[in-house]
Amino acid sequence: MTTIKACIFDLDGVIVDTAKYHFIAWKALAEELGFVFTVEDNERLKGVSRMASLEILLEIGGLQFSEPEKLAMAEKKNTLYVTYIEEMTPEEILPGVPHFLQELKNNEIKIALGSASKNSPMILERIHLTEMFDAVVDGNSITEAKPNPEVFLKGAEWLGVLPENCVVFEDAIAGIEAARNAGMRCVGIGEPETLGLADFVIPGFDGFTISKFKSAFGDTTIENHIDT
Ligand code: B16
Ligand code: MG
Repeated sequence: MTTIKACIFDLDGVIVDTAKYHFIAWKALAEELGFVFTVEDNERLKGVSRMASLEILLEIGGLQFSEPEKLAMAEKKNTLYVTYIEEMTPEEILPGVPHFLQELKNNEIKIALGSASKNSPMILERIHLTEMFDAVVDGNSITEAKPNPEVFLKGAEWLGVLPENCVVFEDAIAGIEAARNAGMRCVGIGEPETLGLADFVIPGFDGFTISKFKSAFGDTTIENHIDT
């Protein structure tokens, strides 16, 4: 039996849907550069770092730029993106998330964020969830992007929990691979067809409870579990 002592959450696509704001901002940059960037193209950017996203965007547009030009473009995109996330409110938290986080807290399970986004602290503030997290590992504290396990291993370290006692919640394939590479178990958020590497997949947190979480992991125990 392995005990679950901590849960590590990705941000975009798991706690909030910021992908729509990333899309508006990348699309504006693409238009300025003279090409069309579609919603389908945007799928390729989920879970990917800002600079890696820009590389994908420029590959789609068939364009090449110098490093300083690329940094300026990424900065410009981020400035526009930030105008959107500055307006975010707790209403934008995905359904069921606050309830599930509260259940984890009630059961003394530690909670960390493991996101590629450098804007994570601001988003958590805007949606009033900062206090729920015992540790926040984001794009500012890592050097390697998912599927590298750095973001989740750091989360475990900051929480003082071993990787085998952590469960990651992720919506991106690269994130699920990162959890696997960290030696952690993983719950996919989305479609089972795309997130097959996860231990199990749920469409979202609406109706997802700690007892469903426990039974999905079979005989796994949840430390300090209080019957609900
Ligand atoms: P930023 P996650 C990721 O968040 C997004 O999915 C991805 O689209 C974005 O490019 C990346 O954060 C970096 O975001 O430009 O705000 O630093 O899914 O890892 O929570
Ligand atoms: Mg994500």
